[in-house]
Amino acid sequence: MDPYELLTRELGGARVVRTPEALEAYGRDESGLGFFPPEAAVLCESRAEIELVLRLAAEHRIPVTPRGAGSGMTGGALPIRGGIVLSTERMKKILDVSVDDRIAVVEPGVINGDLQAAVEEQAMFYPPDPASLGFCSLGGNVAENAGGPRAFKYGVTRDWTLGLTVTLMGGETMRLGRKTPKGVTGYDLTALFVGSEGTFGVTSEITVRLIGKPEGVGTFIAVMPDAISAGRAVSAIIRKGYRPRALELLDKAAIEHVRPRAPFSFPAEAGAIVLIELDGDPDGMEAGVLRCGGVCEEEGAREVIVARDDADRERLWQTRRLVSRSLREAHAFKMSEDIVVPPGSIAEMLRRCDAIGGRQRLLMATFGHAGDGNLHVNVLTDENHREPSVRKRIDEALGEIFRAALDLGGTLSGEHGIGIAKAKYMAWEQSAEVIAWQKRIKRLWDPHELLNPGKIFAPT
Ligand code: 2HG
Ligand code: ZN
Repeated sequence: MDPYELLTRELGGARVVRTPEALEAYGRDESGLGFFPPEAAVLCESRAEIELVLRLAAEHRIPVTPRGAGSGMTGGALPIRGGIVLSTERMKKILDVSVDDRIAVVEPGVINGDLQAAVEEQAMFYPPDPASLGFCSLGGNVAENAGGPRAFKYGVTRDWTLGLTVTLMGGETMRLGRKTPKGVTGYDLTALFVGSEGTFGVTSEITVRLIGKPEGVGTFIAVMPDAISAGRAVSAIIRKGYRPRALELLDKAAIEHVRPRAPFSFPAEAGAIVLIELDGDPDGMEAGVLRCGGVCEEEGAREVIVARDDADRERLWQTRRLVSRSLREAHAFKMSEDIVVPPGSIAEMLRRCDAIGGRQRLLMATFGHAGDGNLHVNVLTDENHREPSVRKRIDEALGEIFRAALDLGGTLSGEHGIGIAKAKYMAWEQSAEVIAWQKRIKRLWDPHELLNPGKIFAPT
């Protein structure tokens, strides 16, 4: 029997999407890297259904692209070889939140912000906070090893994932990891699956670690004259050993793009912003703000503006989270990069980005998780990016950004993954042997390369 008919019979027509109009949404994602229509999108509601899809697909050699909320920035959820999109968007149950054991167990379709709200109701805290937390799902966060502003103090998704239930191509399911905070039994396959960009297996259950919700939070911005002094302030805070939970930077272009829709108004004279958030003992907050603010002043801050209350703080973060969308909506072309440089090289990287934009006559906006050295360098243009001479300038700019980051001792991606966007640059950072070993590991679990094919590694 035709596998698509079989799936329709088992799951019902409503959950095996086949019409071109309904498939529109499953051929695109937040990366803006194009439209790749699948033959079907299967909206799974249980592990058994994931097993069925992956068994049938393996038997019929159909490519399968797992999809969470489609919020990825590098094309990880794009079905570039057609076939089936396996969506976990309906698997939205928070299965357990244990105050005693400090864990939560969730299905992959749970939205990051919903998990945060649920655990915070019980005075607990799940730190990873991608800017897309209002719509990205935990399954996608696990696939991409997502980060966010609070990664500066707390680390990324991998640091909070204790266990996973994953189904491999062919339908075999394994439980990986543990529920305890500590454990070194065997190889750490959980860590390997986190960040595998949906190329190893499909997750149906995720166990994450929680901590107590910090009692005190202090948030402020330092209004800097320019991005370079902002970069220097960030490096100085790190050098002094201060550990706010978020240490973000926005350059002037990022500020001006978000300004028209910003619930928080940045001062007109801001040449760049350093956004800092501390947490911990409420009695220590004021001193912490003064210390970090003082460092910014030494680097030329014109003003330090402290969030007065939770509402003010939320307005500030909402504004920060709107930067990506503001850039996308303002320009015909936006390519977001996600490079990381060592803490001491932040100002130098910003200097080089500025020079690259000037040389290639392209708009650039840079912002992001500067404390981690993780800068979202956005290349923007209103010219026709398909026109060969424009495309050439864009490609040269991207290449120069990666070269600069690697040259400074950095890496290609801090949180968005490689997907299809950066596959051709992998060999710039990693040796042929390291790439070959990664491909061998992939083939162990998926010998016919059917699960999320064409991602991470450039075709050979
Ligand atoms: C953010 O930090 C996201 O806002 C998106 O990672 C970054 O669009 C971008 O460049
Ligand atoms: Zn980010």
